Amino acid sequence: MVTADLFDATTDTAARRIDFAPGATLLRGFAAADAQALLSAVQAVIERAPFRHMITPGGYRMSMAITNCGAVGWVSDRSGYRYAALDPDSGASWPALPALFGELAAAAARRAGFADYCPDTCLINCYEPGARLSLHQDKNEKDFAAPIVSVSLGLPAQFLFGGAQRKQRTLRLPLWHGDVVVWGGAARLAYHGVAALAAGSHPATGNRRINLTFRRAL
Ligand code: MD3
Ligand code: FE
Repeated sequence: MVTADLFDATTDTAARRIDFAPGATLLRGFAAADAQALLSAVQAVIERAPFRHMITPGGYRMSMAITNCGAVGWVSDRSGYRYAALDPDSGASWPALPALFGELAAAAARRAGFADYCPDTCLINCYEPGARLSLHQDKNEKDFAAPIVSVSLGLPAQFLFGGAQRKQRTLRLPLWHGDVVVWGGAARLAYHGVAALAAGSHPATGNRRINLTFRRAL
């Protein structure tokens, strides 16, 4: 059971839902009540598939560390970005998507207007102070009709949200522990990134920010 559903029945959720751009819906605190359970599930994933720094096609080491769970996982190396069924570090399948992950992502998507969302992968990003993600589009997925759902845990970050072209100006949006964003429709192919993480400490994660990015990749 996803706690957010219970919570919503008893509180005014309208004020917590912000449609900040066409297709982009921020659900402030939607995952807050599930945060500890989500982080326990992350811990179980990283015991089998530890965080690692990927190398970009251009040869740079990404500043955030990542891992995956689900049927496939997002990977990068000198030959490009892609989804892979096997963890390149271990040669084993990625850990399965925890039931809570699928339920939470589907509940958030439903709230934003996307029925029957069924993600097949979750990229888990780990940021330490100074780590950032430069402006990019997510387009390694087969079908752009499905939204992307992201869950922020731990230290806050400044999220950068741009337009369909890299040169368009970016909106800065602070994302806090427990915030969920659903990116569909016109927002699905928008340029986006994360500003360098500021130093700090959060009771749930210490000096880190953990982001769960749910996608329908296949
Ligand atoms: C907007 N991760 O892993 S999640 C990524 O906070 C990624 O770790 C960021 O961008 C992070 O690719 C942001 C939010 C997000 C994800 C996908 C999007 C925003 C998006 C796709 C289209 C537009
Ligand atoms: Fe992205």
